[in-house]
Amino acid sequence: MSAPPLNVKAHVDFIAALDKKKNDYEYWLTEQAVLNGIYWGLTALFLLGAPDTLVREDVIQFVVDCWDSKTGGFAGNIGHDAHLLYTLSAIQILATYDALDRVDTDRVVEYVCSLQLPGGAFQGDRFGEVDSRFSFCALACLTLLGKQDSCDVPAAVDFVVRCKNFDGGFGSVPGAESHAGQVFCCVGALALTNSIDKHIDRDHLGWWLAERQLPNGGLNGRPEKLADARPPLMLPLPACPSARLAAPFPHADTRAHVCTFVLRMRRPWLPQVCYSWWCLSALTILDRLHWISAEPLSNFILNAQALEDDQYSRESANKLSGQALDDAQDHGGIADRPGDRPDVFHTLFGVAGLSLLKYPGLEPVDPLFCMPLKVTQRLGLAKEKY
Ligand code: GRG
Repeated sequence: MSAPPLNVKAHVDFIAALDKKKNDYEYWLTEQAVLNGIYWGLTALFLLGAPDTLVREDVIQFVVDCWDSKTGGFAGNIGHDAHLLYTLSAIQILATYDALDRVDTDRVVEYVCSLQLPGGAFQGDRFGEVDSRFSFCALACLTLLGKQDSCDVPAAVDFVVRCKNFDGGFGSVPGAESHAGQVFCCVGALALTNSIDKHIDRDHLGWWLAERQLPNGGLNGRPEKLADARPPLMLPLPACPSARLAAPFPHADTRAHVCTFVLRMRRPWLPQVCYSWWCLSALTILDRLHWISAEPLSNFILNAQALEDDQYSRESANKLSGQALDDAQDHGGIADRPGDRPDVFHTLFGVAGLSLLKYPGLEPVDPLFCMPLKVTQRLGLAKEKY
């Protein structure tokens, strides 16, 4: 399948406009995770070669304002609860802008270490959820701050190793199904602690990851998912003028928005652009990137761009919303898969995946931190080999 080239300008404009979309339903659905969104957008902008698009000082001040002085961690938005997921994003943003001196890093380290449990796992926040994602977040954060040794590293590694399955993949906790997202986190945690070869059979896991590629070139997140079965989704609900999220569907109101959002998040049988990142980064770390067919995957990602002449999303959204779409807002960005609406999460992971595939003109990305390679080189953290 052929594909259009990467439209750098459209994606830069799309990210730059995100902060102006405060009347959009999507904005408020993700209001608790704004810091993640800024990390995704900022990193994509750096990789696209447009690092000065956002106002540096405003972004840094927002990050500082998300710091929770009670715990020492960062919340996803001002006044919210601190969590490891947002703390990593905050540290990544500050590191990218070379502004780590703007926070009390000792207190951040204290916060991260306070979340480690006796068995080595990390909980995400004070409410106690345990997940191998949080092991990665904690270790990445401490490493970026030059303080990995402040936590119990052998115990952290031990927990991650206990998440490994017979198929070579990793799950969220010991015994949980292998999933590409968790594979990224566990491979990352082991790479951060220089323990890949002690605990991973590169060929075994490389094979599992390479098998994620489907006939259309895209990757899925776990085995036994077919490539071509969309569920029928016709909800007989009255139309709503603000229907944007539910764009490709004929009936839409708030309930339809929510159903559509949930179902879109859960169409696991279709490949998704973000797995280009979760799988490719792990394959790069394992030195098995060449086990993926690069061109069909690049085309899958490029076809998921929302471009100005993408009649599919524009026409269906127009029909539903009953109002003209604002050009500046409704093109640019990359969707989870071709034909869907774009978002900043898939824009980053699409661009970062293309960067790993050496798409011309993109800045190189560090496969371990998902940050511009120039930044991790400046911090002395970029690795030649894992
Ligand atoms: C610094 C890049 C970076 C990340 C920080 C939070 C984190 C560490 C990593 C998240 C890894 C992860 C679990 C990604 C998966 C995201 C995703 C698309 C989940 C969908 O899961 P399901 O079960 O769908 O809804 P599948 O496709 O698995 O059936």
